[in-house]
Amino acid sequence: MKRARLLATAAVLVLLAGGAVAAGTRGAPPSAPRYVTDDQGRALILHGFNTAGSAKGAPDALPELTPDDIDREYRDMGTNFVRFLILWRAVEPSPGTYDMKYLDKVAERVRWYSDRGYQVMLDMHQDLWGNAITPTGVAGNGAPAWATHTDGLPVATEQFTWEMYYLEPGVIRAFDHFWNTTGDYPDLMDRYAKAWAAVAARFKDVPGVLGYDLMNEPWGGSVQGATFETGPLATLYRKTIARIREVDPDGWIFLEPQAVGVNWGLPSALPRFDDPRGGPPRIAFAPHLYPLPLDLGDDYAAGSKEWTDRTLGWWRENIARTAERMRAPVLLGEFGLDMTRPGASDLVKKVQGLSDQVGTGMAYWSRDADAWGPYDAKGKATPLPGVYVRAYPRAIGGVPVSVTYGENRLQVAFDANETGPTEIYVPERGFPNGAQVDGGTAVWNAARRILTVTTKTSGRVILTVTPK
Ligand code: IDC
Repeated sequence: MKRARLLATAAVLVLLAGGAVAAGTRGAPPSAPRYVTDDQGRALILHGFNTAGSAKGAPDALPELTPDDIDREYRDMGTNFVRFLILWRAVEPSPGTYDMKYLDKVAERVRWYSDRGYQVMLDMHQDLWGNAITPTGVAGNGAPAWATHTDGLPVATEQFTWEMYYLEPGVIRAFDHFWNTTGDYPDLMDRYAKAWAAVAARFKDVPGVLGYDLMNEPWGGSVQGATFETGPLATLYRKTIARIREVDPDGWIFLEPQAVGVNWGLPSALPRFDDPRGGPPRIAFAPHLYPLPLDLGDDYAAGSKEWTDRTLGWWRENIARTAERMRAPVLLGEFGLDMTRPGASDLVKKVQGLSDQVGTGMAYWSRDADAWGPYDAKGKATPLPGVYVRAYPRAIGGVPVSVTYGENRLQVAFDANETGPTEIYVPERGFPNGAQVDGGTAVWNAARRILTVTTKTSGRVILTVTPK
C-alpha cells in the first residue's frame, strides 16, 4: 500500500464522516449525567483494559487469560475495569440458537474479575464484519458465517493496515445486508438484538457486570456519517435497547458512534436514545480515540505529534457535544498504541489526562501479550504499567465536582449523596507506606492498596490524599 493512496483514502473517509458535522452541533440539552454509576449509585472512574484481542480468532472465542494475569494487572496498575470481548459468532452459532456453554465460560471469567473488585463491560466485538470474510488472517471477527452475505464480491488482501479491508466490496456488502440497505436480509438486525437479549438474560444478575457495549466500531458500509448514525445504526440501537430492557432493566448500555472519523476527533451525529427502564436512564456514550497519524504508522513526534495533539482537542470538544445531546456519560472504550515506539508513554499520559478532564473512564487497547499491551509475548513488562498506574478514586460517594491528580497527592471534591463510601486506589509509587486522607474517615487495605473513606453523606466533601 502506497502512502499517497492511503492518505487519499483517509481524506475520503474524513469527507464521508464530515457529513456528521452539521448534525453534531445543534440542539444540545443542558444537563447530562456525567458519570456511570455502580449498583450503590456511586460515580465510577473506570480504569482498565480491553481483554482481549486474542479472543477474536480463538475457536472457543475466549481470550488468553488466567486469574494470575488479573492479579498481576491489579498489582501493577490497580485497575478496576475490563472491556471484555464477546463475539456474536460464539453467542449465536446458528440462527436462534444461543450457546449457553460459551456464555457460562464468559461468566467464569467475569467471576475472576468481580472476585477481585472489577467492573465488567461486555463488548460485542467485531472488526471487518466477521471471520467468514477473512478466515485466514487475524483481521475479521465478530459475526457468524450464517449472517455473512457478500454476494461473491471480492475481498482482496490488504498489505498495509487491517482497517483498509473496510473498503473492500465484499466487506461493504456484508454490512449493507446487515443494515438492510439492500433490503435482502431484513431479519439480521433483529437477530442481533435478540442475541443481545440472550446475553443480558444470562448476565443480568451476575455480580460485577456493569453493562453492555452493543457493537464495536460500527461501520455503515455504503451508508456513512450522519445518515448512518441517525439511520440504520440508531435503528439497531433502538431495537437492541428494547430487547435488553425486556430482560434487564438495570445494566448500563454503552453506545458507540461510527468509528471512522470519530476515532480521529470528528463529530458524531449519534442521537439521544430513550431508556425504557423505570428511573434514571443508564445509557452511556462509548467512543474510541485513535489519532490518524498514529493509525497510519507514524510516531508521536514532530509533525505527527502536532496533528495528534490537535486531534485530542477536537475529540474532547466533539465528544462533550455529543454527550450533551445524548444526555449520557462518556466512556473511552479504546485507545492504545505500540508502547515500544518513541513518544508512546507521553501520549498515554496525555490521553489519561484527557479522559480525567472529561471525567470518563478508559479502557486501554489492549491486554494482549504484545508490544501494545502491558506485558509482551515473553511476559516482560512494556513501559505501559509504569505510565498507566496512578492514584485515583475508583468509586465516589456522590456527584464528582473535581479530581486533581498528582504524583503523591490526590484531591477529590464531590457532592455527597448517601450512596456509599468513596474508594481510592493508591499505588506504591509516591505512596510507599500507604496513604492518609483528610476530609473523611479512612480504612486502609494494604493488600489491595485501597482507602475506603466514610464521609458525611450530604453537602460538598473534599478529600485530600497524601502519603503516610
Ligand atoms: C486490532 C488488533 C490487531 C488485529 C486487528 C483486526 O490489535 O491485532 O489485526 O484488530 O482484528 C480498533 C479495533 C480493535 C483493533 C484496534 C487496534 O476496535 O479491534 O485491534 N483498533 O488496531 N479500532 C481502532 C484500532
